[in-house]
Amino acid sequence: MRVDVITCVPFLLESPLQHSILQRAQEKGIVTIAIHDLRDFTNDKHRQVDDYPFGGGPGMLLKIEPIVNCLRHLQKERTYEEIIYLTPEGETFNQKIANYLSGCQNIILLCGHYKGVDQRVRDHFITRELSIGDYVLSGGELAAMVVIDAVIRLLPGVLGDETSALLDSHQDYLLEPPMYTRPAVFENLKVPEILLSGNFAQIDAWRDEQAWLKTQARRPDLVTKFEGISPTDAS
Ligand code: 6GU
Repeated sequence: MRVDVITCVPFLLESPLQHSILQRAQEKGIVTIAIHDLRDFTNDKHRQVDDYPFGGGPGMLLKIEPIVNCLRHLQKERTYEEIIYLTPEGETFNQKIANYLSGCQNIILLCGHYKGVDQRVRDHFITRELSIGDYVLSGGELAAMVVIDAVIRLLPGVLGDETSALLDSHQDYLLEPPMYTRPAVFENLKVPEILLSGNFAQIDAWRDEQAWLKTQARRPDLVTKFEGISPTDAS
């Protein structure tokens, strides 16, 4: 998979991509993540990427010209299934969208900054707008990192244990059961007896029950969704 990120603050994206799982996924050649500095696509000598809104008002908008220059540069090389603009006004990102994006070959993520981008970019060049939740960030870069992380970890070969992504919270709309590791007793704190029993059928049943109880208590909205999908979808 290839992910091209367009930003006017490339430094914000560099560090998270150079460590841990995202670094390994790139080194293994499973994903190529390319960061593009909008300033490299300006034609004017001041390399200005933003300007005041027509009609007045506070804040600056990203200009259409460098964005379209960058998009055309990328689209000359390959076709993109999605050109995504990160904005708090977008559809709320979730695991289903992450799953879908992990099946794409090439996607572009455009990070907004300041007050956003010229509406003509959104109307004519963007295929989809995503938000990561109902709060406002100062730019789309951190949101883009969230999307990248959620998508890349789903690609085959990225996680050590191939099946572990499938057991994640939200993959099947239930939260995870409580987990414990050694020691079995720390001071007076004991691990649930059942987990030490070696009876894996009972352990599975206990975990399912705990997952239900936790989800019911914390996220009753997810339980409703879980009941709405078929047993084969949920497995
Ligand atoms: Cl995608 N961008 C910004 N600026 N703020 C956000 C967001 C995105 N998602 C939630 N808040």
